[in-house]
Amino acid sequence: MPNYDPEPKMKFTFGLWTVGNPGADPFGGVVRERISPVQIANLLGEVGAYGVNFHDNDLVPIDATPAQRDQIVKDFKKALKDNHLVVPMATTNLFSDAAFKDGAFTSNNAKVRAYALQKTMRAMDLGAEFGAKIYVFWGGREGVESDATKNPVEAIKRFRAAINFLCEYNINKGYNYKFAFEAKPNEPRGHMYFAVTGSYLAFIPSLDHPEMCGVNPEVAHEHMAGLNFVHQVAAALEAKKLFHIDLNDQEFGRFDQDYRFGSANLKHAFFLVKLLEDYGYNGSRHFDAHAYRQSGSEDVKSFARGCMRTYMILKEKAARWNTDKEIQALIKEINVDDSELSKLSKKFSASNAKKLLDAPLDRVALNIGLPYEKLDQLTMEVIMGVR
Ligand code: GLT
Ligand code: MN
Ligand code: MN
Repeated sequence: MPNYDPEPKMKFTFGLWTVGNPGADPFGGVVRERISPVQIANLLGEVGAYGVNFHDNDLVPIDATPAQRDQIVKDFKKALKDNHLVVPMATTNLFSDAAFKDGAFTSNNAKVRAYALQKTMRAMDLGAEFGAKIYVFWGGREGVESDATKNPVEAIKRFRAAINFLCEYNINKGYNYKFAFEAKPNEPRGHMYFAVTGSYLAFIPSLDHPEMCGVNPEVAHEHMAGLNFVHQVAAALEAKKLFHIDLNDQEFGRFDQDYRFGSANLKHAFFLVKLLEDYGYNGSRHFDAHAYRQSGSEDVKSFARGCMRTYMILKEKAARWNTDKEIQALIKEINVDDSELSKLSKKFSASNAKKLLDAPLDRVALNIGLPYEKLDQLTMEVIMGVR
């Protein structure tokens, strides 16, 4: 029996805001004692994580003096070293402060947009001090409750201008960040711009430095929109734009839950892990989730361990699926090849088109029964642990 312990090569990471979440929700306040970044690093070291990510203000309070900042940075660097943790990703909090209540890069107010740029440049400086190479953009307040309040076309233009500016800053400073955009359909705004990962995949080619930019899809965010997350990730992978991923779980059609990875939709989690492993995804596997509000500090560790353990178990199940003789025989059976026809349809030519137009394709004979119930049941049996 494998032990399913987290392995460094899996690059399992957590945000300071995840295991540090004190359990507040819109209807009730904090239920767990707030723990410092150093305490969080100790916790992550104890559970065997590979790294930790942060927003500028998860680490350095927004009103800290320069001397306080330097002390915090020094203490945190030591805690990282003590716990063998790295910082692969950093990001900016452009959503908590009241200044951002109507957006940051897309705000109607040029002064707010300038402040958002200033805050992001400083946060990029901070992340670079810790060696972060991925920079996430989650537009928490970029959106509206009413379209009377903001022009949605202008919003896209403002967002593009901000990213183009920051790409140049990245080059100018030699930071070598890759930018990763994270979509969400709603919460905290009634309607958020760039609602799904596909929105960003369409937006990236319009930037001055598209090669610098990719996506950071989150399970819960696509499930909130009722979408198949695996397909969103596949689109990002195929476009070579999967720079980072936020793993968690979420019941469809509910508020943003950020549950422990694999705890709500195990079948989707299985196909997600299989996709990432089959295609050799090599970035961080970041758990952007938090423990149940009822959890105490020991249970928060169970939460963190559970995220990683579930991933390791599903990875093993995916390998089992790939080598299961009966499953692979079915995969072979359902993928019908015809070398002659494949050659014709591979590349257009007038002669290939003519041959295809003349091909004796019998639509009635093409209606063959497919063993998909059997294949899915075998898959479920792998997941349920009886194969
Ligand atoms: C916030 C949000 C997450 C984002 C984080 C990055 S912050 O917790 O819910 O999905 O990934 O800004
Ligand atoms: Mn996220
Ligand atoms: Mn979320």
